[in-house]
Amino acid sequence: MRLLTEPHRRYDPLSDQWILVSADRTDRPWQGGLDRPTSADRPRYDPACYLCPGNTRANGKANPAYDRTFVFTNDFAALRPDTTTDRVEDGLLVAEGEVGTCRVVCYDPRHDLTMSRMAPADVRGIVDLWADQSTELGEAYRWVQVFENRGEAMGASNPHPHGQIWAGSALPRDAAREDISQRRHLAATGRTLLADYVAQESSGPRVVVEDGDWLIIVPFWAAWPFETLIVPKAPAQRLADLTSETRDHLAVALVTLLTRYDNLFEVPFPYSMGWHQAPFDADDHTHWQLHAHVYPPLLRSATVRKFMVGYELLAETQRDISPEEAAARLAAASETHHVAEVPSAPEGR
Ligand code: H2U
Ligand code: ZN
Repeated sequence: MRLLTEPHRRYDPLSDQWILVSADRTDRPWQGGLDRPTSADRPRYDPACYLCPGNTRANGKANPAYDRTFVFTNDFAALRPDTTTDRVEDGLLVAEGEVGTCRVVCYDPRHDLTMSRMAPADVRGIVDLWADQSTELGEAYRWVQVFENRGEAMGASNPHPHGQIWAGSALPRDAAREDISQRRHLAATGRTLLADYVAQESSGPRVVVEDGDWLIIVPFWAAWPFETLIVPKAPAQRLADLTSETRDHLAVALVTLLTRYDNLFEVPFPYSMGWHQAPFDADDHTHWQLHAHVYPPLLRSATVRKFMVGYELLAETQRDISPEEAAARLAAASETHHVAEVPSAPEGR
């Protein structure tokens, strides 16, 4: 397809929204900083970390001496199973009780790791955990949100490698939009929206990582500068539908993607990432294709981030760097770490 170079809007068929692309603005002079923060040298074990094995959490509970992954119910959960489900309504004022639960998922006992630095075999263990936890929570809740906030820039409260799972009984905003869009596409074409999108983008200019099972691209309609979309090529509604081989390949693809991110600005790359799997209810979900969104905040360097402010907050998302340029830069970033190991301080420091 011919790419527009002057300011234009692009349509996001998943969320049914438009974004403004003004890619020629990247030509404007840039005098902002390009300073690299020194890589935080963290110990393998931090006695003050509430996620390290054997340590005591804020509420006094002790973590077991886990050696792979460890899951616990969030001590400050935003959703709780014992909530009353009252609905109150008075004209335009409407509120509903929301039942749910929140869990914290520790990826590895080592405090100094990031997923990008883990062995694919260990990342595969995280994929299995995500799938199993989702199935279990899906028996009680309609929407299971697996996600990770990485880095202080995204508000992660602790550098220990970990993610979260929130499960609730309502369909949240993004889930509801994607549900409608995918349902409409299947009804109109007989195919799933993301199967069509994978077919259109495979081997194309927005690909960052691709193998026989997975496509990772900067979507045509990406809102964040280096946003990516991770989609399995075979139909799968939920993480649990992925075959063993596909999970192995996902682990490798994730490590490759996250390493490219780390190498882009030579910094442990901050991001929020999470899976959108079909709602866990009795409806038919043949329209839904499993996928993950990765939303990194950085724009130009380790310290210059994109702010969703001003026009973005009041009108619609705008981006300067084109999705094609972002994809090319990520695809060109090395897929091996420059430093073989995270610099690790002696234990108990
Ligand atoms: P984030 O780093 O993405 O904020 O996730 C860490 C979560 O861990 C956070 O939601 C929880 C916080 O509520 N937490 C506990 O459950 N127990 C603790 O002792 C501290 C933090
Ligand atoms: Zn730790």
